[in-house]
Amino acid sequence: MLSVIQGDITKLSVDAIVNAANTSLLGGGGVDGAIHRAAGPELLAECRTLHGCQTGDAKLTGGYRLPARFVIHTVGPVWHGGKNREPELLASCYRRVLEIATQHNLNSIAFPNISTGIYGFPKELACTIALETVRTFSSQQKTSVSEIIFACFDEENYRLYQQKLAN
Ligand code: AR6
Repeated sequence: MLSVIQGDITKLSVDAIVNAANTSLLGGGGVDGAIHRAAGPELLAECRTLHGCQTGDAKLTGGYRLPARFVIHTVGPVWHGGKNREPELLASCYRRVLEIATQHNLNSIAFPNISTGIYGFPKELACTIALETVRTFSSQQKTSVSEIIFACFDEENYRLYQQKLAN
């Protein structure tokens, strides 16, 4: 089941929330900063043991002081105009998160709008890619994930997801 909410992803009691991180996995601004603040310093300590993450890939940690049990950190592409495999890399983020969630037998996952903040990915294209990728994954793979929430922070993303989910 796919749903959309508007609000702060750090408040959600799901099996895992997804972090839009950078390749260092050592924190940053945006949703990454909010997740590290809410989870507490133990999250950064675990992230230090992971030795970073490549763009388009994902890694799982505990959720510590978050209501979510786990955080799946993924690294979206920086938008450089669209000719540097940005769409493929963004699709890969959504796919890798769902693969890792499936490996850990997780049921409920909340995604932020990966790459659409500081990394500058056009929001409408990112929304289309996110929905297409999770729908394809859910129909083609055997997965434990039965509930996917798109946690939109800004109004523009919230409206886009509401519109596109209705179709
Ligand atoms: N809950 C849900 N969504 C949020 C929250 C929140 N608490 N805060 C912001 N957003 P961004 P990126 C939305 O910039 O573009 C970091 O410094 C925001 O409105 O967080 O992937 C990392 O360390 C936007 O729609 O991530 C990287 O260096 C979405 O989250 C870099 O930013 C993603 O915006 C990653 O850039």
